[in-house]
Amino acid sequence: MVRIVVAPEDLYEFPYPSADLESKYPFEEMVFTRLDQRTMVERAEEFYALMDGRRSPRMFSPDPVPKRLIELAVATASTAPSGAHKQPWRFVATQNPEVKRAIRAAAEEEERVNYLENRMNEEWQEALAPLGTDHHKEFLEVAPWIVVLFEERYELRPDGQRRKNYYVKESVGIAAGMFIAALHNLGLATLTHTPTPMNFLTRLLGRPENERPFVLFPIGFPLPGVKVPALKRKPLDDVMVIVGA
Ligand code: IYR
Repeated sequence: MVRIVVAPEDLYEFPYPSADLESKYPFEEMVFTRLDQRTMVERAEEFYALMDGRRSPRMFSPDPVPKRLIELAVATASTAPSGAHKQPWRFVATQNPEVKRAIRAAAEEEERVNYLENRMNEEWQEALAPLGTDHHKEFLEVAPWIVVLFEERYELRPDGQRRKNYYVKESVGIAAGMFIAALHNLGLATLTHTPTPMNFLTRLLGRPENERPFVLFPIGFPLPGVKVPALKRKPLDDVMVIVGA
């Protein structure tokens, strides 16, 4: 592996943090282990293969899942970078049958309007046709866990004061991706579900006014033998462009 040996001040005219900044806020040396090139490629290929095997089932097994696994996946997701390090997310988890039943009933009610009363326009319904989704959401009751990821539109301090959060959608989107990867890595399946509109989740889960539902994750094991659409992922050339030499 190539290492360019050069003093930081020869590379950076404005080193970070500046002496002034470091006198005002705490800093620490970044912990980082450089791997040899072969290990890097090996790990990259292994991780790609792992993630490429991830699928979104629409039928889950009722088999229970220990709370600790959900906690670990949330802790992992919460390592996501966020605007001004505000971590503007809240993962609301339930395995309570009554709560799950209420979520299913409300989600199906909204989806009934989407699918059967054409709240989703024709183009949208056409795009969904190969997935064959409909207003039935039985998995919301069968999966052992439901985790709803809420975005914190602003911070609500205990004394009632409000503070702005920044890049909330971007931050929560990144955390959602890391949550999905963490679940897959530890051996659980999930489905990104966005019952629309989903304000009912704020009410059913008793969340405060500063939180807005972002995405809902039923979590568990796939029902044995479950089928998923035989979809192909775009080849690298269709999703990546290298500009310049
Ligand atoms: N929210 C609806 C519709 C739906 C929309 C998209 I885009 C999907 O990829 C899947 C479903 C539902 O959950 O059925």
